[in-house]
Amino acid sequence: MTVQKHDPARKGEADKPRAPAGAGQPRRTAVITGITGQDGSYLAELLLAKGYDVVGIVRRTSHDSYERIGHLLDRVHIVPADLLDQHSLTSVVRDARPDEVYNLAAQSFVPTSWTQPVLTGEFTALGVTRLLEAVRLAHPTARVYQASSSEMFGKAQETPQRETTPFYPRSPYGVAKVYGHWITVNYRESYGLYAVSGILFNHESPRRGLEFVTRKVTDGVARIVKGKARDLHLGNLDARRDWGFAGDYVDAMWRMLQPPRPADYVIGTGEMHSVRELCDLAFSHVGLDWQKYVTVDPRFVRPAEVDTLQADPSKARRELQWTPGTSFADLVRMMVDADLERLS
Ligand code: NAP
Ligand code: F7E
Repeated sequence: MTVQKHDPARKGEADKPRAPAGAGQPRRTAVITGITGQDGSYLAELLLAKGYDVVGIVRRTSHDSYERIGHLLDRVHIVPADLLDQHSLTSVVRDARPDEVYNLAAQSFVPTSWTQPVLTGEFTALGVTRLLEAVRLAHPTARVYQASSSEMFGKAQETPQRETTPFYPRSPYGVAKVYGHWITVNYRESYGLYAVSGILFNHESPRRGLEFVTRKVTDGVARIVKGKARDLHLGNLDARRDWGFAGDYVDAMWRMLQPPRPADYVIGTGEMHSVRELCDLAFSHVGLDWQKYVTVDPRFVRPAEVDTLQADPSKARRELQWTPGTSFADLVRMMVDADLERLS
């Protein structure tokens, strides 16, 4: 195997022209880590629709985790690998020889990062280095997308947050994502890899995990309507987030890997709403008064909170022509309707 040496003078992959995807071009191949997650499932759908061969990395568990991608299984190649295991990642990249690699896998639930801080660091921080090493050693022409997060801004140093806003993470998850961000930048600058960091604000969907606040609320509303629950216990109702629709955000990921030169982008709606407003919208959609059902429960209050996050996505709008297509109210209604349907 030829190991690439660090040569700052080497012209990076970023400088090489690339044929556009589509008619008349050979099929592109994309590797997705985290394909079984919310974003992985939407991204796989998007790339298949664009004519890509999609290779999805799935870690070994005693039961399958294909709930979100069951409808895609006959069209994607599922391969076993784990962010904790360098050899498995390198083998997948060597065999697939992908045009694009999307690193979406992570321990992504913020509260778990306080109870499992070391594991979160292994997956969410060092896992990024393992994947970048796999690309560097096995197929350095691949373009790499790293799933960075608005949680890196944490105790926000300015509002709204943009690409140049300093980071101040407030959880082990946020700290791990800061490492993932900077190691991505570092591999771009050290080895000339085409590697970008997408700093995405909260994005949600009917496929969101049940523990995240939007889905917890929309699932809670549906359970109350169906007589399966009487109330809903939440933490900090004053927290404010910039919430968008995951289906819109995976399009931004793809767009980030298409320009001739790699760059990092903030992706969000530019609007901020509180958990209180989320409850109001979700309960009023089914004709209920949220204040009669929601109880504040200290078990869901975090050791250190991120009070407010709001994106300034103007660089993405300007350079990628990306804009979000779903309003917050439409997103909440879509999620409540999907949960009602699921419980029917
Ligand atoms: P998610 O639903 O929690 O999915 C996480 C994925 O990572 C799952 O497919 C999971 O596999 C996989 N995974 C976890 N540990 C792994 C390991 N050791 N090896 C291989 N795969 C592993 O997350 P998401 O909401 O789709 O988010 C995608 C990425 O974007 C994550 O990196 C997240 O931190 C980041 N992000 C998310 C948001 C958001 O609002 N959704 C915002 C900014 C950044 P299993 O199915 O086996 O558990
Ligand atoms: O919390 C408050 C909570 O868990 C949002 C991940 O995708 O987005 C996500 O992280 C807010 C917080 O998302 C409850 O305190 C109140 O202020 O839905 P969440 P998150 O922590 O913002 C970022 C961008 C990521 O990168 C992450 O991977 O809601 N909140 N009451 C609650 N949150 C939860 N989960 N449960 C409650 O009962």
